[in-house]
Amino acid sequence: MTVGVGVIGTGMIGTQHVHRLSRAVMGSSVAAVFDVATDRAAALAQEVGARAAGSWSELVEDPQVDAVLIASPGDLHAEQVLACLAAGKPVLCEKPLATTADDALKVVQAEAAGGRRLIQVGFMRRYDAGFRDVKAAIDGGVIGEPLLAHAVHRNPGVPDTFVGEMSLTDSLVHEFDTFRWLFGQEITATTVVKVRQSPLGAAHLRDPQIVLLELANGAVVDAESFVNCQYGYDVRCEIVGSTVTVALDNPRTTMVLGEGRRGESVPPDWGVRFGQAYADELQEWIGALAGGATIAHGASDAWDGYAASVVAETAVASFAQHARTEVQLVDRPALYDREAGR
Ligand code: NAD
Ligand code: ISE
Repeated sequence: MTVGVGVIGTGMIGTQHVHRLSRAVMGSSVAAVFDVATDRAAALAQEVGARAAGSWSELVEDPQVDAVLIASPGDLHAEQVLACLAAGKPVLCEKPLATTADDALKVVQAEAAGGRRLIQVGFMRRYDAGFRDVKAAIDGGVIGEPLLAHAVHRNPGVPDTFVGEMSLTDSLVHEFDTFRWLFGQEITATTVVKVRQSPLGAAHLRDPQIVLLELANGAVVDAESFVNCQYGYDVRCEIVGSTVTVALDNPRTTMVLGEGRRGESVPPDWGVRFGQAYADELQEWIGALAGGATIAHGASDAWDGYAASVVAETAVASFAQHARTEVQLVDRPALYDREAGR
């Protein structure tokens, strides 16, 4: 069976996903695309033999579209995901699930009312080989009791569309999902620490930022976001256990030796660093749908997307109030009780 995918949003990552779905992922085809930038959507549709839909809601309703991939700006996600739920179609929504906790909760409540998990959230680090090794080391008891973690998330620069609190809601939201998943614990409180600001970032951004995350079992994570670090894309972390410490470095590529120094290249952007993870995420999603499931095993689901959005909103409040701020989650609906280690 070939899964016909409709893609909403053909910007940076939407275009990459369309190329992967039409060229690299087995069992999928791109049935339709939509973007408000209609010329770009039409050109991409023609390139991959898809239909350029007239609106995103028309794309969701299209009978050729078996499943929807949402890659529009984050503040549109909740409304578009709700439309997919109403149409009964599986949806892979790029992160974040929503830009407010209220919107994310509406999505969770709507899905729980339907009694079927249809939503997967694009936290692709769960498909990255390095992060999976770290998860296996923790779950396998290799490091003893996981006690704390240090995390770095740096972008060389960000586009003009990256505004306001997006260091927390759009960048560090990855860490909020990653550390809930790695530790198998909810985040219970956030403290955003004021840091001296880079003179090179846009004046409206808080850059860099450091957030302390407290987890339900008492473990603590410090996570840095620096979206104008200039030198490359750099995502690393170290998990300190009671007996062993495990560190995730950038994947080794080229070693340059010369002028008395040895050095390694740093990935230029997220597309390069996590290219394989995006491909594996899409392949596992399509494979799950082809096999009759509605979401891939172990993927971030709507509850995970909700929890990450609540943590992001809590961190924004912590920054504004210069205070430690507690995370308030609703009770988790039974629909989201699943395998251990979520
Ligand atoms: P982008 O600005 O390059 O693309 C967004 C696209 O959405 C644009 O082409 C824009 O014209 C289009 N758009 C705007 N309004 C629309 C509407 N009403 N309907 C349909 N399309 C509309 O941004 P991007 O970097 O591609 O990010 C898109 C989403 O993907 C964001 O949520 C972002 O956080 C996420 N993202 C995730 C990762 C990851 O690592 N998982 C990486 C990059 C982006
Ligand atoms: C972007 O949207 C992503 O999701 C990238 O993975 C992240 O590194 C970047 O900071 C975000 O803006």
